[in-house]
Amino acid sequence: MYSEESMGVCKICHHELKTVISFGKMPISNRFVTGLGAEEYVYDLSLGWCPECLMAQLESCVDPAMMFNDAYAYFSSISTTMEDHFREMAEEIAGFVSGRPDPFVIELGCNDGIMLKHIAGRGIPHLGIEPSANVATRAKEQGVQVLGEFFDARTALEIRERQGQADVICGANVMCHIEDINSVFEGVSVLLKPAGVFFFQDPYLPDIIRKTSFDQIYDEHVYYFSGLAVSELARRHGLQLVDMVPKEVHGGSMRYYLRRGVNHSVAEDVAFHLSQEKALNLHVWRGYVSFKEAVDRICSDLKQTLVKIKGKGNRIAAYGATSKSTTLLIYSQIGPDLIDYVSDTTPTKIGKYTPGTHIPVRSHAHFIQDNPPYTLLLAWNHKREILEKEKRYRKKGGKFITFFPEVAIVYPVNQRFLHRERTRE
Ligand code: DWN
Ligand code: SAH
Repeated sequence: MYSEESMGVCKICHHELKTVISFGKMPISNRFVTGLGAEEYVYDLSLGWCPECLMAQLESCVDPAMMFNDAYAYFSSISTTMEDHFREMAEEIAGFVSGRPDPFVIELGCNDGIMLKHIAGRGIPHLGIEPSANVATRAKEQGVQVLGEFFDARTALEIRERQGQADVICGANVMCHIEDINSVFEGVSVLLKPAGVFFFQDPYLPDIIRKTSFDQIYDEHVYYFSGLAVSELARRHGLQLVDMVPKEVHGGSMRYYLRRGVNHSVAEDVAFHLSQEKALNLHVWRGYVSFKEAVDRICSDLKQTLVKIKGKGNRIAAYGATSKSTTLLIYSQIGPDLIDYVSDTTPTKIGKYTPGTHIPVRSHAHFIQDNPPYTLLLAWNHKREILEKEKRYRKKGGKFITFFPEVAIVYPVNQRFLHRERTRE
């Protein structure tokens, strides 16, 4: 049980937060280190929960410009799963605006254009709002119209002035990144047509709690949404939560659909998901008190497993230099003494070192050539795609180590089945 009182204040309703877990000092999760020796910026990472408006959130935040700039390390188009996912999202949007007069689609955080390129390709008027200039350039190269700014109430008014209101405002893995979320909701309310739809998706708090996937907690993720908290936030801004659709991506996400006003018909699924969240006690402090204990158990199991494997003289690589692994590696005290390198396909990450832990990032070609006996699957949210991609590695005896909801070693028994070897005695 953990019951530290928090000094943080809710960014939505200003009520005092209760601390769920403190991770200590952390570096910027996506700032890969070029030369060792230079001091890294650090901040205190801790998760708080507001008993008033029910929003789980970081207790202290990093200046957005330090995270999202012209050297942002994450390019969305890194996986075929995500490419497929965003193609489907674009199809849904195209269907929604089809036949509407003067359609206009806005995406917040469009990154490298993974979704909007399909909207642009269909000739649908659109605008991506993307403050990270390097990824925005990639989007523009694909014919996407991009505004290089941080979205908020002021930007919303400027866009409305210039281009009018939108039929669709959407965002994937971006709403949870914006500290001043009241300003964003305010902006959406003025920028959305009365019959328009606002939808967004982010990692889903119940999935994080159920799986103990605490690595989702890092500087960029300011909020950890549940339907309970989103419906309250929407209500405060004259919007209504009308549907919730779970998505498998990023380890368990939820897509929330909102409309302007209050008297819309609401999908039955909303009541279902809200009742599931209550069954998990996410509306009361009881739902959060054992989270730290569960996190600490996984960290200790993982560290022990790696120490044991390494102690037998094995090389251990890691797969996917993800932002979220910054929290996992630092909090579990897993560094270059245990992990030889992290394999990653992102050109701008290769040759650098992981933030805080300074594990070298190497190319996928290096991983294939090295053929390490064990690989820690840091990009666990892309597990299906990666296990499929690495069939040859696994057939040659390569083992992946996973850690949510518990530490396990994954290897092929034959071509059709995966055998999960439990590592806890
Ligand atoms: O919310 C966020 C999500 C959308 O993306 C951002 N705050 C930042 C980022 O989070 P992340 O870095 O944890 O995302 P991923 O998608 O888990 O990162 C996967 C990493 O693994 C990338 O660096 C690419 C790499 N990768 C690889 O080397 N081989 C990924 C796949 C699928 C592969 O086959
Ligand atoms: N939507 C993409 C990118 C997610 S990463 C995907 O799901 O893969 C988060 C993105 O949000 C980054 O590209 C970042 O630059 C952008 N972002 C951060 N704050 C923002 C804000 N206030 N307005 C718009 N985009 C923002």
